[in-house]
Amino acid sequence: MKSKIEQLKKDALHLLEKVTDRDNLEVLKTELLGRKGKLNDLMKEMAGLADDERKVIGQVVNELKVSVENAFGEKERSMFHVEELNRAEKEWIDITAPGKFPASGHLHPVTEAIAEIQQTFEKIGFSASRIPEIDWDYYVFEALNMPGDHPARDDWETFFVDEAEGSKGKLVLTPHTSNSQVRIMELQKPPIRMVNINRTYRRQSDTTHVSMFHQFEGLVIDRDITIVQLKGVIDYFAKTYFGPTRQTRLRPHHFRFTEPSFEIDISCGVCNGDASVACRLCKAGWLELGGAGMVHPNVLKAGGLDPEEFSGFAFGWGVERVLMMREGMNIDDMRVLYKNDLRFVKQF
Ligand code: FA5
Repeated sequence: MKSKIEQLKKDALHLLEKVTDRDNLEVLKTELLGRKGKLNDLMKEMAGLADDERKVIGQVVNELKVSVENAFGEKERSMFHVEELNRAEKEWIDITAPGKFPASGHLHPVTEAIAEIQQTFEKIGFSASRIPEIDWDYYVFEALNMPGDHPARDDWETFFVDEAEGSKGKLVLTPHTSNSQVRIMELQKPPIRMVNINRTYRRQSDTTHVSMFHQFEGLVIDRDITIVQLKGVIDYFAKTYFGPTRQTRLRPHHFRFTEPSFEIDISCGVCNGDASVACRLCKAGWLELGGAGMVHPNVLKAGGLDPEEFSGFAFGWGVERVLMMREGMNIDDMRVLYKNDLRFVKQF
């Protein structure tokens, strides 16, 4: 029996030494120390021994049990230690390394342009107004000196909203921001110095037109306002937004709501306004910026102001158009701004 015990101890220690993973260790433990394990078998065998002998053998078996259990405990600790080392090696992080920031995007170039234009005018005392982009026919046309059947209305290629008419006519998707003129006069008395930037809509789509675009409308009304101040504001904007060398000019035009009316041109940034070179961007050194003029007396009257006492100027330009005209933009089709193509937007 003693030699059997010795052999079991030898085998147990030998097998234990060879085990390299926790699963096999558990299997071996059950085989040796489990309820139906070899050590228990030995204990059962002891039942057939004489009392004296059982006492001696019992002590030896107990010693065997303790030493095997200790050997298992030792093995488990060393395995745990090795596992911990391996895990530390695998999951190692350098807590002093700079963090990884999630990729961040930026505002759309048109949104950036809107913010920049607004700030440019705020710097010279214009306050930003929010006027409805879906408005009554009255503010969009009627109050702007374009009565019901006037042919000038045709120029605006308007989207009408399919809803019942109110006391101020039909609802329209504003084709320009000039609806802000009489609206602001109804809200405040002169001096007025406002800029209204908003979405506008027209039934148009080609390389220089989109059906939803943005305009910015400037309006100044006070006593003794003249074209000289209009020209000053236009020059200020052109030099601030496009660069200090840019020139502007007023070209006679016709709008129903301003008198006199102008188209504003800005000298071309590619050929520097040199009419003698064949420029890919402009016509004879100038680019068209947008419309402007002195507020028509009928519009002042519609806003409750006496044209004998007050005068003013207004201008309305396209945000997308001024953005495209900016040096280095190289956008040859306005529609690309609204295609939601990240490859395009990421360039800016
Ligand atoms: C007007 O809309 C007038 N309300 C401007 C005005 C305001 C004149 C105040 C006098 C006093 P016009 O239709 O020219 O004018 O448009 C002005 C600018 O809007 C154009 O120069 C252009 O820059 C932009 N624009 C017009 N239609 C489109 C379009 N479909 N897509 C993109 N931009 C456009």
